[in-house]
Amino acid sequence: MPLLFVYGTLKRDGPNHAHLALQKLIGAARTAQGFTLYSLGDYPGMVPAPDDHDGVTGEVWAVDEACLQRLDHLEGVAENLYRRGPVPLRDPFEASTVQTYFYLRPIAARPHVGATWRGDANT
Ligand code: PCA
Repeated sequence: MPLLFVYGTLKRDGPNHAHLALQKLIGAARTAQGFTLYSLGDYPGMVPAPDDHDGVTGEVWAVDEACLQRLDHLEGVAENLYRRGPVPLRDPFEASTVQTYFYLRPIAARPHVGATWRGDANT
């Protein structure tokens, strides 16, 4: 089953978590350095950040293909809001192929969140 790294509204305490209800949690995870979060209001966007050393925290889930298709719809993949692609994670997922949703729109004026999205605390 495909592995998906989630860092925002899909996390266990997030408002969109119901979309992962029947999927399998593999464990907490963190990306390699070089990625960071910005706030888009009620949800975060992860983007590459060459100067970053912290990475982004989240969870790895094993999801079925039907779920991935629903999530692509939820995350606006067809509208180029996010793109789903592989992301480098730290130990113990370092050698695994894990996908995530990268934010594609400009983040210039958005608040910088950093490594961890905490829902309402960010808005
Ligand atoms: N949902 C996806 C991407 C950003 C968001 O809020 C996630 O939780 O990983």
